[in-house]
Amino acid sequence: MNNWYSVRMRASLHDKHISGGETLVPATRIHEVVNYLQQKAFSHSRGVPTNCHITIEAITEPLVPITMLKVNETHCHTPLHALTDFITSHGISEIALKQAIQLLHANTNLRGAALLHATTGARLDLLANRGVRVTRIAYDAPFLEKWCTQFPQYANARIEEALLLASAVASCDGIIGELCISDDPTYTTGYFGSAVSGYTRIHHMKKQGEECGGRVFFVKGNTDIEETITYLQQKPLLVCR
Ligand code: WAQ
Ligand code: MG
Repeated sequence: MNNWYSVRMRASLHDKHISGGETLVPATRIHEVVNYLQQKAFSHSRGVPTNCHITIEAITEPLVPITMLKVNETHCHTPLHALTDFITSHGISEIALKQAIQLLHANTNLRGAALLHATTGARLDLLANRGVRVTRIAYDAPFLEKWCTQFPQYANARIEEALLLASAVASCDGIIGELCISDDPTYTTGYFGSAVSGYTRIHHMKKQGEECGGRVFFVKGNTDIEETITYLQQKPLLVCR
């Protein structure tokens, strides 16, 4: 094994979540990533943090290789019912989708993601405002480099990070979809992620200036929730193909 480390950052302004970030890196890149995460925390449009925690932890198990989702575009004026049809075609009920949209537009942001039952829409994790945080994920560097030259229109840190997370979530048994809106008041594009349909960008998911946002993972009935949370929070995953 290549001496991998998990590096995680979380920043808050008193009780308000400002920014978070996480990646896996070989020992030689810890310095660079700590620097990047510190800058990310202190240049966020949600505010200047009063607290910033950075954790560095050695990974003791082999990384699991996973596949990157393909990017699809929806057009700006896709009517809401078309989007609803698209999302519900994955086995997500309209009730669950409504619950998700309500959660993503609430004033209190989670630090992580909420797990919702794909049929009933009930919240399945008991992590309240914390939510489930997917943490041990990284790209294989040569793979990412090649991808960036193929898709220069998507080659920026925000989309790369979102695609990494969406690919990790889609690789989890029991999760049939993910809906995401950035909590950044200046960024209004979100996405729906799924192992079946890929990473579908959705524009204008909220109004400019709104601080709401978050992530919802839709879980199939009869899924072991503890196992799902352990996979998402602990399993070291490497997007490499
Ligand atoms: N694990 C679980 N949930 C997370 C994680 C994580 N590692 N990181 C962020 N979240 C949740 C948390 O509730 C945040 O408030 C919310 O997601 C949004 O995070 O193709 O920037 O980092 O142009 O603001 C989508 C890009 C960008 C769309 C999403 O999310 C596109 C984005 P942010
Ligand atoms: Mg953000």
